[in-house]
Amino acid sequence: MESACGLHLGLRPNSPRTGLEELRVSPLPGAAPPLPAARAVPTPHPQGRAGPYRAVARVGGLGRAVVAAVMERFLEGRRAALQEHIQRRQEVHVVMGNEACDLDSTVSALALAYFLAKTSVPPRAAFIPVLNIPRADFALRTETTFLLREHSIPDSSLIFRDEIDLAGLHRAGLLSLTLVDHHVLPSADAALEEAVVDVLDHRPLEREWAPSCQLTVELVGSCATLVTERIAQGPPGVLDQTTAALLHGTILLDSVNLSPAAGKVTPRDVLCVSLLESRFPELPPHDSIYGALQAAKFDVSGLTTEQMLRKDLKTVSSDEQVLATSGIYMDIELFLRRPGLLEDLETFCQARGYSVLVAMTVSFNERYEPKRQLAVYSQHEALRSMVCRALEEATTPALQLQALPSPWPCISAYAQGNTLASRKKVLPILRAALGGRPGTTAGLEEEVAPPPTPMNSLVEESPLAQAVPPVCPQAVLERVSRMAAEQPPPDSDK
Ligand SMILES: [Mn+2]
Repeated sequence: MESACGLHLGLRPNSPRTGLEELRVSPLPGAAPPLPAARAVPTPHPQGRAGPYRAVARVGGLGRAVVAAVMERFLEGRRAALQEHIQRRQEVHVVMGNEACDLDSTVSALALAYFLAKTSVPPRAAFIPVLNIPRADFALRTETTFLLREHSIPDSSLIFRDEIDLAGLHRAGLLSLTLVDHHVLPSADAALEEAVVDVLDHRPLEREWAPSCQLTVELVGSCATLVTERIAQGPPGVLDQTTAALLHGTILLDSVNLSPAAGKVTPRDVLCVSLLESRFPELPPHDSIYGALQAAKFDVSGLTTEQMLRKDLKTVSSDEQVLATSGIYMDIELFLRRPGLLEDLETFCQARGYSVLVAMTVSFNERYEPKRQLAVYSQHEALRSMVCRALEEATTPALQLQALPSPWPCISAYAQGNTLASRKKVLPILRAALGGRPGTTAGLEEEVAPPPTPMNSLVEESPLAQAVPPVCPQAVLERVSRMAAEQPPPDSDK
């Protein structure tokens, strides 16, 4: 996994060396994690909301088999291309999205790298799309893993940030960098700025770039729109069905299904969706793709307990204690019966120094009404009782808790009658409990930094918090998306 000089290229242990040994680049901090073992493919759509999409996707799949899986082949060859170019000391051109690594960042990087590789003359550089998160965090991006799986792109053909030493490549004079879906590098990456040759972003320009750097900064709904436009301006016949489907799904998700009411969509997004559909009439209908992607965002069925716990994590702390809250998108009964739950909770809390963990679950009943439940876990009985009492006796707001049977003595479980009380309302109660009395400054709330989850938190804001109760899954999803649309993008403060 780690070459002699510590350059992480994410190679499997039996892969040949990278050839960069003689460059003596310094090691990155921390070892690259092993490639995850293949897991059973999770059901991507609880409640069967994605059914139509799957049906249609199979039709598309037949088309793909004939048209040729061009994008898939391109991605499979990236690791070898990277090695070869490093060995021959030829240019490595990385296309990279932002650190939230949402669907837009991922698809924009894949599609643009693919397009550049097909069209650059002379084709001397290796065009490498890089996902700007450690491989270990990829499973948390459930809408991305869903869409890539639908299009038969295996995780193993992707290259993650902890698998390529960009600073080392830059020092060796081999790196050029195209930024998609962001244009401000985090300070840790400041050294890479000199390597940036091209930027495609859809948020307001926050900094200047050298005139030599190509800039495409347009306030459209999705960076995938800008990538689609770039491809459309290029030579014909480059776009394959898989790339078109990835771009199409991403623009639909980012634009809230092209809904003008959500305020995300622009005429250019609409035009790109039409353009993709005119070239690939087999693309599935908007509603089915959008619904499937929204459902996948909240589908945690394929995650391990540890991944579930950190997908939507916040902590409050006092001088002595750290209390964690995890938003969990499943029924609490299912959660409490997960195999190995207690060991996983204990390991998770011990590794991170949490003395209490409150799991806040949100699930939907048959009528798609949200249901909130709580589980309070702690090995310290006194502490657990104290937190439970604070939650039971809370009045601002009252949570209307009803005890549920718990299979574990160190976990107390509740149904939360007050479904309007989102985590935003519950956190102050927990903070006051830790601080001893309400209104004290003890217990600062902090967003747990890594990994930044691009998803909007259902635990945070209930769809019910806004007037009319939803009547169908689409309505719930629309509402959730609208809430997402009102939030700034996860990396907007960088
Ligand atoms: Mn974006």
